[in-house]
Amino acid sequence: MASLQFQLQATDGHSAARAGKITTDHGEILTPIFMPVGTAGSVKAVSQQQLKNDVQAQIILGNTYHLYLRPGLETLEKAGGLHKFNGWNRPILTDSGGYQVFSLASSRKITEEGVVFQSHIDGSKHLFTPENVMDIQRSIGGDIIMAFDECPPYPSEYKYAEKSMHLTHRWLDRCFERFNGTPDRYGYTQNLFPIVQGSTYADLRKASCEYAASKNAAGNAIGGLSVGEPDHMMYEFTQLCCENLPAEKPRYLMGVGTPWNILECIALGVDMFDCVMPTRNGRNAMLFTSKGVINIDNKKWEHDYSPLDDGIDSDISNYYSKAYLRHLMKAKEILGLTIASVHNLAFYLWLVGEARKHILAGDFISWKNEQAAILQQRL
Ligand code: PRF
Repeated sequence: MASLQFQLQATDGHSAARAGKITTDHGEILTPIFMPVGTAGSVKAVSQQQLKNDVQAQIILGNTYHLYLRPGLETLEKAGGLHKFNGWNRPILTDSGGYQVFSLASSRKITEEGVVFQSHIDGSKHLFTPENVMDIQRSIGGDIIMAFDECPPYPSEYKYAEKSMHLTHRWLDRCFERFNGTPDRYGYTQNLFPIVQGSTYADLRKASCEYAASKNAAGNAIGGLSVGEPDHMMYEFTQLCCENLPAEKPRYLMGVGTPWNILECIALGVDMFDCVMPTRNGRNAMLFTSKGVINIDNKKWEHDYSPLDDGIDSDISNYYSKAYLRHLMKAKEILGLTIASVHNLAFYLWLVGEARKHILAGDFISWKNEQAAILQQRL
């Protein structure tokens, strides 16, 4: 089996946008791509069949932090890895837990060795180190696994951001050492991506990009953004990172974002995205559509029997009406959560698919500018 390959298929003449193809042992991914988040081995409220048929997802995410705590490694290893366990036979990427430990664990202490934290489920104490996080991700079996990093909050003082970045770099060395010293567990190739940090400081970001690039990994990730800074800053540092990461490797911007954030960052040279927004906001009655944003709880939809979104080619979005989904959400019927989540994910996948078509056709920027205005409208 082979390491991840990235083939650049087109670059936009008027921006840094690109279209490409990633090949993994579990299949191909056409970029730019959005990856639905399946935190605990499931994309919340959405079945694997819906992910394939309605959403047309090409790759999904899992989280080391959640999967390690529950169901735990014994269950995953006995199943033969996460693909076998959850029945998703296309590519999977796992995040390292670095970020989740900071956002979810009830207490945590960072040392050179790693992070001691308390489980948000039962309060039990655990230690994540770069080494055991590599071992855990080997057991989960993602096609792409992420380095163990520290994501500093926004804003961070320069001194703290610098110290944190150097710790992330020392952890990166330890991740690669362990990763390279351990075999693929399930007969297909796993690929480790470094994560760039450096908060909102240009010199740190640049140094972190160089450090990440020096690992000559199959792809590189940009972390530490979309953590509360204004959008213009997120764009500024995404651009700086894209300019300082190798062009011949896929670039993954972690945890971004709204549909218009994604279009903007595609223009800056990002190839891969993930975010809980389509599913989490969907469960809270917020729909992203090709005509703008809808709060489906709003009384104005009570008698609107038109489809959720007839501008995209998803069965669920074309089939169910706004009035019906509003009713389901009001009545707290669990089908409502599924329809809203599937629709939002189908919309995100439609959006990156259209972006790709326009990059290939050579009119990406004019299309992007037109779309950004439409998509942000509140309907
Ligand atoms: N690091 C990791 N996962 C992440 C992030 C990060 O900085 C972010 C930041 N937006 C989202 N997910 N490991």
